[in-house]
Amino acid sequence: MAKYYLAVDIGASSGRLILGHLENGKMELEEVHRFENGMVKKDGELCWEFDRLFKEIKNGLKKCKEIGKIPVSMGVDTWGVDFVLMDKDDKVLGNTVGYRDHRTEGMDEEVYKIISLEDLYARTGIQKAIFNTVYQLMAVKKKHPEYLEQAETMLHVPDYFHYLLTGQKTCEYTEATTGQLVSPETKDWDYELIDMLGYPRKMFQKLIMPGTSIGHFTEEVKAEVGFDVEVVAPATHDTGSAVLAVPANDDDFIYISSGTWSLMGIEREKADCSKKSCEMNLTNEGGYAGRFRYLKNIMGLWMIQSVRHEFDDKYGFAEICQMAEEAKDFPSRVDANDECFLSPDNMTEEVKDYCRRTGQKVPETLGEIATVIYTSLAECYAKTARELEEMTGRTYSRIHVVGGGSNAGYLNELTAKATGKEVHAGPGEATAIGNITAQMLKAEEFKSIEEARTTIHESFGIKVYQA
Ligand code: LFR
Repeated sequence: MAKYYLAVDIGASSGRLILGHLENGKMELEEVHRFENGMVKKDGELCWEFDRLFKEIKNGLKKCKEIGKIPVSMGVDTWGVDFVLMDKDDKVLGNTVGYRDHRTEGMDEEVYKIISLEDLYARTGIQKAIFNTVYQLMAVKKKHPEYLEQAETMLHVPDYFHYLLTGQKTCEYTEATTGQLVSPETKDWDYELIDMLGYPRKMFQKLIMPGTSIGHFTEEVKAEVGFDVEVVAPATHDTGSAVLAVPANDDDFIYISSGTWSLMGIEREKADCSKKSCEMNLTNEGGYAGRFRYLKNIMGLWMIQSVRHEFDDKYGFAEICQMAEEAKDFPSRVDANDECFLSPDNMTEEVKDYCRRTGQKVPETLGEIATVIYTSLAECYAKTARELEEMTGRTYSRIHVVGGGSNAGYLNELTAKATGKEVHAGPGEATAIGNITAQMLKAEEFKSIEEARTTIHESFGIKVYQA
């Protein structure tokens, strides 16, 4: 009887429950449930629908029961930085606001009144992104000080789902690092920083490392889904899980975890919190087994997802890729990392405006807009590769693209051309695979990360694009 492990992998645009097991030395996946995700407006704020998402998780669990595949363990991963605050009765305080909401505008300046950008970076190694937890908590402090007064617990999104499943309040390390309140030296909360900022210490739970057992289902969940299972923390930050699933064991490559965001970087044993690294806005996120992901956030396929939506979801991603290729000679480019693309009212208009503002030809058709986005992303990748090479004093010969975006063939071609490096695309479900891998490592189905990565390489097809 196969031993199944269940990944609940929720990204900003969709969530899925995926079962994984080993068969004849290969990892096999089975998607049991998939659902939509996205931020919705509530009281003028962009919010996540956690109640609905939790229902979807339970729907997926019920499907596991229906097909008779009860996993050995399960774990949740999601995007970073977002959180809920809970009061003494474990009631969520306020709206479940998401990171693209505008509440953080100006909150960087509020934080810098207390600690400078450079010092914040030196202490945490985390790049400036206006949506980091550190700025979001400042928005709460300024706009709803009563929530901070009442807050007993802060849980990041995966921690919150683990709590709903088990009743246990934990904070998983990789996710916590994205918030910019954790020290890469101690790998624990930077309580001095937390005190300086006036955030209540007591709401920060003890950090746990990926691979830690969290507990079993509550009686309520057990009764509803019809079984019980051990919940084990993976690298709950989706990027942490995705990078664990990069199918290579040497160090001659740069990865891109490609989804709503493109996270481009390398793995390292130590964080680089230098001034130069700060200026380049490279980050040191905490990873599996104490490693660091030294990377840059690039706006990524969010831009394409938004445009697709604005064209009434009429075309699939493959079709959009095709249209972009047909319009490949369109000359305009945008800075894919410009903040104007983070949360515009309308992405299509924002791209057009950017071209207009910078005196370039304005794209009109979907194909033209998509080609501007894809070529601009590829150029941004090339620039980031050069920065990583400058910071590490070495070169890298290939790029591993993992995650859903690895299916964007045209973008892979452009990336190979722009960077001059071979692009290895796949696996597309890297995040779920990484989540499952952490559980399998805990269960000793794999003896080491190297063994796991070899298996992943052998199990999933990889497509190579020559430079
Ligand atoms: C990717 C990701 C990135 C993080 C962004 C916002 O899904 O987790 O790593 O910077 O979402 O949380």
